[in-house]
Amino acid sequence: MREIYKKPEALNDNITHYCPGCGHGIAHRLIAEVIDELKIRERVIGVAPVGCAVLAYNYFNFDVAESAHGRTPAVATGIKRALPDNIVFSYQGDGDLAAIGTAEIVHAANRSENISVFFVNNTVYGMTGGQMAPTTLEGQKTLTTPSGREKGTTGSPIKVCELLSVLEGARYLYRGALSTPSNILKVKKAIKDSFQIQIAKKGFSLVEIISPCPTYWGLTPLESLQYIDNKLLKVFPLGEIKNTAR
Ligand SMILES: Cc1ncc(C[n+]2csc(CCOP(=O)(O)OP(=O)(O)O)c2C)c(N)n1
Ligand code: SF4
Repeated sequence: MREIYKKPEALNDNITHYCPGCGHGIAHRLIAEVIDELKIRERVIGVAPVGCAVLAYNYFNFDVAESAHGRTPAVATGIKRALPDNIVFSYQGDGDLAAIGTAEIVHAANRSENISVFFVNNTVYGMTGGQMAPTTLEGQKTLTTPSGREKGTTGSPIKVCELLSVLEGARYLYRGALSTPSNILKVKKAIKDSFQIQIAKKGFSLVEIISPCPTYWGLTPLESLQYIDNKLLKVFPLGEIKNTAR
């Protein structure tokens, strides 16, 4: 019998702590599938963030370091510079990357550190109870914006890829979404492109992954997927935002 589906070697057997319908588990699986396909598992080192993915090291079957809130790109930079033959990625949420870690990501991109960044944007702080993130949509209700985010007092959602695109060192910036099978496959391809850019020593790359958080969106898992396609993608357009690594 032909095997058509199996657990990637780069994932281990632990049962996930993520909520039903959460995108983190899908993102983990895509990273693991790409690592298997590129046969780099023995060389990969991940850097986990704070946030719901703080326990990512429980699920990956390769070395993963933990980092303080927002400092993931700095830790990844240190590891990559010390061990340039390893493949290093940082994994971050939007609170982690676009709030407390804004300086870290901007300077890592500007220095064109030869790392891959996987940026899971669910427009909310998941782990700490659903507070507003820099990426929260205008009008989106969160714990700290109970009437909906209001631009006059809290600004507009930050578009991280577009923000970083002006930096010469940012070589590859791609935004995908975990909303449909076809979009999920595009995210997987972008993750593979990012690793291959790193292997070719071409510098900094980042894949933004629009991801459901049913728990703090107050929606079912299915409604969350529809919400991504109907609402989020109008603010965060999908596709390659920049590629100077070809
Ligand atoms: C230095 C520091 N400040 C604050 C926190 C508290 N904290 C933990 S997770 C988190 C928000 C994470 O949100 P996000 O990065 O969007 O990840 P998600 O949980 O949504 O996946 C915060 C503020 C912390 N752990 N460390
Ligand atoms: S709170 Fe949101 S981001 Fe965190 S595990 Fe649950 S669904 Fe995922």
